Amino acid sequence: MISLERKTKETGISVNLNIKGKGNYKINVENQPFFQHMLEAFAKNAAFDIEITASGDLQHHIVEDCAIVLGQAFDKAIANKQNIARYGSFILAMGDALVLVSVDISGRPYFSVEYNYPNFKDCTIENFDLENIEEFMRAFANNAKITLQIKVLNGTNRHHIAEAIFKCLGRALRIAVSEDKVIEMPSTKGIL
Ligand SMILES: [Mn+2]
Repeated sequence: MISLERKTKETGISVNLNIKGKGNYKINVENQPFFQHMLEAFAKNAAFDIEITASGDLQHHIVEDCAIVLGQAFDKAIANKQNIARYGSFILAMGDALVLVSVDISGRPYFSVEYNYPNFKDCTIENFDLENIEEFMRAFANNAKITLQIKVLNGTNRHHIAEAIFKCLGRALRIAVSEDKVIEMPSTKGIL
């Protein structure tokens, strides 16, 4: 279990993360029910045990800072990268939405997202600005030090697309952190 806290003038975030979990979560993001719903979907599908308590001034700050702390906790949790699959990809359907997420626990932060209509510019759901999802994913990739590529392949309902992204990230990470009994160090460099 990795426990991290971050307190700034803008937000207060505390995270407990166990990547060898069962998808049990206790997540409380003050005044951000949609974002909390996304984090719960992520925890369940990653089969990570996650506790998050978050509050702050602005939605954008809360989302980004949650991603920073969760990413740092993930980086700590996989500090010893031996005998992990390293790569994980998943394509997830949620009704009309079809999303692809591919991750590499590389130690080399990289993030990209591509949308096949619609994208999240100027869109809100339940007062949640969907552009913040991109900020979450970028901050998570940077702080977890992973490569994270997302493609929204299909979809019209933005709630479905957003939720499919979080679920698909969970599934892809679950594969990437799974045990590889054959390859001890999944890099020709000998280190990750
Ligand atoms: Mn939902």
